[in-house]
Amino acid sequence: MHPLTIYLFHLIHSKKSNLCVSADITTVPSMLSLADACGPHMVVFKTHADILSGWDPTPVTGTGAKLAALARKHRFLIFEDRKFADIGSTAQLQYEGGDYRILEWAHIVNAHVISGPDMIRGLKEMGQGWVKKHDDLKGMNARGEGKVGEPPEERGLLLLSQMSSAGNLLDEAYTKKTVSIARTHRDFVMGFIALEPMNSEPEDDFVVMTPGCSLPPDQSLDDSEFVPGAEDPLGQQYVTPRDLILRGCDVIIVGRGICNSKISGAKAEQYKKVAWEAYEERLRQEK
Ligand code: UP6
Repeated sequence: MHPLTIYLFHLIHSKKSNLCVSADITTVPSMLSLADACGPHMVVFKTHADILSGWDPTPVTGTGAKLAALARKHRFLIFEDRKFADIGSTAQLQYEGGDYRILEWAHIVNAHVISGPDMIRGLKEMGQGWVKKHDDLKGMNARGEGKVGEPPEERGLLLLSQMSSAGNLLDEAYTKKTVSIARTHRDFVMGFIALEPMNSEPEDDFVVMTPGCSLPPDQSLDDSEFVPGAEDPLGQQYVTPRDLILRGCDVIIVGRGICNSKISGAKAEQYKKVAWEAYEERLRQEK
């Protein structure tokens, strides 16, 4: 199993949370406050660095470093939802370079395999180079053998094998191909963005994180949710946290249901509880 997947399941069980909060907001201060408010209740924090104004690229003290400090404080993994899709060489530059230098602060990134499997090889090279650089800097093996409770330095990739938006082009054949490509890079691909579990072969241990998640109106603490079973005005389709977890998804991804709320910390706690109860129910059924 990928070291970050092992760490993720350790977090899920110790924090009793299957929640990824998605920072679909547009300024750096609001993103950092959201991470701090929801930190105790989530295991993954998903960012879109390129929608944020005010990104400070300064090494060590900039936005990436501040977010990394919050991840250590609250124990969560950072997932930059970059959806790489270009040729391998360009994807490498996008991963490592520019103002964001995603490689330095994001434990997890994701990609469409539309451009073919070599793009994964390109990203993997960067991820493995990062681990080596880190090992050399620390003069020790940082892979899970650093401070107890800290995430391993490994980098991980999620492939988009299904999408939550209406009319998307990721049909069954595409999904199957994506999974078979993932199997050839198990040392880097942790799993999928998908709407259901993708494991079908005995050695499959891929994690599934699922967006398009919303509480039913009668369970909501305010009116920040979209209605499950319906769409937002631009074709996003929602399912309840309970349904997603019971069908076998490992982590639910919640964006506007939490970050559009004035009480985002309380909303995160509520999503965490509902999803965790469903997860316990599923584990009982699986016994
Ligand atoms: N996302 C989806 N569907 C996908 C892949 N990714 O919604 O198939 C991402 C979006 C957004 C979040 O980019 O950041 O998950 C969902 O936000 P929402 O909960 O506000 O709909």
